[in-house]
Amino acid sequence: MHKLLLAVALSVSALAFAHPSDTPPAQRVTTQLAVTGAVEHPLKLSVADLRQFPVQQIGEFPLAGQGGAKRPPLKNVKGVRLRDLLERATLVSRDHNDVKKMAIIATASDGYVAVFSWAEIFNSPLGDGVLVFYEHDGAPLADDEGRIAMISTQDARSGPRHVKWLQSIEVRKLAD
Ligand SMILES: Nc1nc2c(c(=O)[nH]1)N[C@H]1C(S)=C(S)[C@@H](COP(=O)(O)O)O[C@H]1N2
Ligand SMILES: [Mo]
Repeated sequence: MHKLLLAVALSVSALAFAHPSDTPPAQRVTTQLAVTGAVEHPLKLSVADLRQFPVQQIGEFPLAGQGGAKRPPLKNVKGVRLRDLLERATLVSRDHNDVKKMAIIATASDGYVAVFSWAEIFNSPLGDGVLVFYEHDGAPLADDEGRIAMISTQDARSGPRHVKWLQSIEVRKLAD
């Protein structure tokens, strides 16, 4: 009985303290991207679905690692504009000022989150460079980043909004 209680206590505390980023990369891999929240048509997109959107290609994209660690650049990145996905999903906008209050929240399977504003994506040149990508260097994304990820190519530093293991894009109105 004692042993059972101990085992239960240990497994409960292991669950409580398990941080998603402790999980091996292969278990973080995402194969579908959900577009959810304040949208008329929620989407669930596989890599094959993403390939149906207009392809955006980037010859070379410099990557920053944690704490500025050097990373080899991504070459021949292939993906789709976040704006194109959001246009397909169609933001819910009852009042024409609604969109201006919206945040676009990108979440990864390890709990990592990066945020964009409606204005960045839809009313700024920055939005042209926000890509959901599924291929670089002639291959699908490997376990340490894939199969679906995101980059914001116009950011000053690539790290913060380079979302590996991208899982969902949520549109949320932040103010009434
Ligand atoms: N899913 C996910 N993506 C992420 C992170 C993360 O912890 N989880 N870290 C970010 C940060 S802060 C950096 S600098 C880059 C590079 O991280 P790396 O050095 O672990 O490759 O990935 C970004 N993307
Ligand atoms: Mo970082």
